[in-house]
Amino acid sequence: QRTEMGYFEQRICLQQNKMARTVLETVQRKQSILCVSADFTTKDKLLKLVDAVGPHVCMIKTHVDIISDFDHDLVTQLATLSAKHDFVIFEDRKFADIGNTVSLQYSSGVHRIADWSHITNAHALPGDGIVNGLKKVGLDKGRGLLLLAEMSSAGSLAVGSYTQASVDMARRHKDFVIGFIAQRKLGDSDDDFLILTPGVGLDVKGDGMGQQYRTPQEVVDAGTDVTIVGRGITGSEATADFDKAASEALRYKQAGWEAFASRHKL
Ligand code: 5IU
Repeated sequence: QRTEMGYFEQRICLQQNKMARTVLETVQRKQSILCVSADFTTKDKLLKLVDAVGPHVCMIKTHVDIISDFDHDLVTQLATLSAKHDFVIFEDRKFADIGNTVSLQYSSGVHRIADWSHITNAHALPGDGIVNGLKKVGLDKGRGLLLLAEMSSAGSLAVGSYTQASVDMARRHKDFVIGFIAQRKLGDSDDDFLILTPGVGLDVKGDGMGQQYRTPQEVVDAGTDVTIVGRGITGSEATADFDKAASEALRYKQAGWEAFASRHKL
């Protein structure tokens, strides 16, 4: 008699890309759909923040180009924390150029993102060449790519036929594209793309600069797999409080997991 496959086993089976499987396995192991957006601008504070929230997350999202004292020791230490706490590293680079240029931006420069970031993302705007350029660098390193199908900010132009074209593009590159940054589930169950959603907050609705927040419950109800939370957890860097960040991370982890487990009957 065949035993019925569980929710995660089923989804893991559908993934062509190894990093997509790693994300799902990490979510399952840690019972966390929380990605903390660690948008601090100094190495010391960033690493302290990541170490504090690490136990509660499946993923850490970075913007390495905002770090004033970036060096390669930082990414070495990030990798150590990723192993210590069991999370995936996502550099939110938002590539947007032609294939040849993005392959250089991904592999080279000061940051050499492909060498240390498990996942990165790109706009679909330039067409398939952007995916091919990034794939040329990232596929052999076991990396995965997310396409920006929608954005959380007010007045975003990534809607309608643009969003649909992003989904079609992802379908043509299932070896490398693992899913989307989006505000709701995209694609059908055969695709089984991962959906990562920024613009998540429990206490406020916006930031006065166009950001729009929904609760973990709301975005899980819309079909997300991973909630991306920045300032709701980190607070402001000027008054950084790492104990507070850890307790907020736990609060968001629990809110997200409760909604996710209930939606998917886990
Ligand atoms: N981010 C968004 N919205 C988007 C995309 C990325 O907020 O549509 I694509 C990033 C920006 C920031 C983080 O790094 O996610 C959200 O941070 P806050 O939770 O602090 O707003």
